[in-house]
Amino acid sequence: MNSKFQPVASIPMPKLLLAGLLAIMPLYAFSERPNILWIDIDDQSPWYNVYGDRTVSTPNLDALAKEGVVFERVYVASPICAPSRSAMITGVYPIRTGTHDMRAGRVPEYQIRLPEEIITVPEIMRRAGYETYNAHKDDYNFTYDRRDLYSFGNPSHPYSPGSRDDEARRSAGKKDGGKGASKKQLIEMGLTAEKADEMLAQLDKDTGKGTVNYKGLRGTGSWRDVKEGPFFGQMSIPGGKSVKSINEQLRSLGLEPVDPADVRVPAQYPDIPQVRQHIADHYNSIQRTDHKVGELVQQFKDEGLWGNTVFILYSDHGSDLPRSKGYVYKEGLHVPFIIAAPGMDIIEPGRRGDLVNQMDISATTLALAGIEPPDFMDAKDIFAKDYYREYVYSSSDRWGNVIDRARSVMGERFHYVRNFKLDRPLFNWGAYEMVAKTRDPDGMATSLMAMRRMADAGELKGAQMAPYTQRVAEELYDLKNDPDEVNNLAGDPAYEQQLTKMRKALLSWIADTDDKGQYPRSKGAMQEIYDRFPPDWLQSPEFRK
Ligand SMILES: [Ca+2]
Repeated sequence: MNSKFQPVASIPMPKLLLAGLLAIMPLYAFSERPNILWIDIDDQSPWYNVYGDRTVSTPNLDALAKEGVVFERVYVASPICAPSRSAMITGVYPIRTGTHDMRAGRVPEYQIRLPEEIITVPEIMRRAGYETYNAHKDDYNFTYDRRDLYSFGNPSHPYSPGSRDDEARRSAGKKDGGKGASKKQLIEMGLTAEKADEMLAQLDKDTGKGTVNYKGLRGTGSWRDVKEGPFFGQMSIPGGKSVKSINEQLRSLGLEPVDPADVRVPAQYPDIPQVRQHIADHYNSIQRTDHKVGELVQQFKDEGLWGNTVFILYSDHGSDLPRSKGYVYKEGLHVPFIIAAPGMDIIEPGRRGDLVNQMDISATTLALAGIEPPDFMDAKDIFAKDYYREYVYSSSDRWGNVIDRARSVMGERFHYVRNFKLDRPLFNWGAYEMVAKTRDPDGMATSLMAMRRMADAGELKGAQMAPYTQRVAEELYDLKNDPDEVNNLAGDPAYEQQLTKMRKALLSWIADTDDKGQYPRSKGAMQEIYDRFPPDWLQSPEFRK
C-alpha cells in the first residue's frame, strides 16, 4: 500500500470550513479526506441492542455504534432492493427517475435512462479524486456502464444492458444474456440447488427465452486494492438472506441461536410455529451480521485504517417477513443506520431520533468528503445544521411478477399509506409465495404458506387477514399506540384532520416528482415481465389484457 494511504490522526477542521476550502483549493491538497465505506446489510430490520431490542446480543454492532451516531428513525425510499439501491446511489426518488419497479430495465430491449443531470455518488466521488469500488451487487435500475462508477473491481466482461460492452457486442451480432445468476437467487430464496435447477428448466420451457436475466452486475475488490486513496467503497456483510442453515452457522461461530419460543410475534401475524421460526431466523441472521461486523472492525484495526475511515452501516429495507420486504408498512421501511467515524472528530457521536430518509446516505457521503450535494438530489446531508424532514416518503410498485402501487408518508407519530391498486390483494402470489408454494404446498413449513392456508380456512381476522382481501385506499396508523400497524384509523372521524394533512402532503410529492408509477408500463417493460416469469405466475390484472 502506498505511503499516502496511511491513517491520519484526525481531521480537526470543521466540516463546513473544509467544504468551503475545497471550493477554492485544488483537490490534491486534501489527501486527508476520510475514506468512506458503505456496509450494506441486505434485508435486515433494526432489531439490534442499540435500537432497544434485547432478544439477541449484538455487542459488535453496539461497539461500532458507540464510535458514531445511531439513527433511530430511518426509513427507505422503497422497501425493496433495486428501487432502494437506485435511490441510494443517485439521491433521487425512484418514482422521479422511473426506477421504481423491482428489477426493471435489465434487458437490451427496455432501458431506463437517467436524466442527463443525474450522476451517481461513486461518479461524483471519483471526479473529486476518490478511488471507488463496489464489491457487492449493484442492482441499479438504470442504464450505466459500470466502469464509469467504479475505478476498480469491475468484472472483465461486464454484462449490463446498454453498457458500452453490451452495445459493442450487440452491434457485432453477439447476444449476451448475463445468465447464471438466477440460480443463486432462487437458492437465496430458500430452494435447494436441485429445486432451483428444476424451476429454471421449467422457466426456460415456459418462456422459451433462456434463463431469466435480472440479477444485474456485481463487482469485486476491497480497501486492500486501493493505490493512493482516499477511497469510497461499497461492501456487504450477510444480512437477512440465506438463513437456511443459520443455526449451524451460529453454533460453528460459538453463538447460540435464539429459541423461536423466545421471540415476540407482532400483532399483524398469527402466533404459529412457522411465523415464530421465521422471526427467530431473522434474529439469528442479526447474530451472524454482528459477528461479521466484529471481524470487519478487527481487520480495519489490524491494517491501520481505523481512524481515517467513516463507516456507514445500513440495510436496503427491512426483514423478509411476509408483510415487510416489498411493502410500505413500517416493518418494511424501517432500517438500521449507523454512521461511525472512529478516531475523527468530524461527527458528534450520539443518538438521533429525528426522521431520516435512508437515501440521504448519498448527500451525506458527499458532504463527509467535502463535496456539496448537487441540486438534482432529493437527498439531504444528515449532518447539515438545517437538516429536517417533516415526512419520509416511500413507494412500492412492481415486485417481480406482481404489479402494485402504494405510497407512504411517514411522520413523527402517524404513518399514512395510500393504495392505488384496489383491484388486487396485497399478497398476490408474488415470487416468494410462488416459490413457497412449490416447496411447501400444504403450508406446513413456511410462514407464507401457513398463513395462506389459515386465510383460506377463514382462521385469520383483522390486520392478519387484510393482505388477502379487498384493499382499502387509505390507511393511517398511530405509531405511538399501535407500533405494529394493525389498527387502521383512516375511517375514524377523530383523525380526519391528520388524514387530510398527510394526504395533501402525498399528493404534493406525487406532483413534484411526476410520480412515474401513475403511468401504464411501456410495452417493453411489460415484455420484460412476460419473458421473465412463467404465465401462471402473472396474477396482476394488467397481464390478463
Ligand atoms: Ca435487499
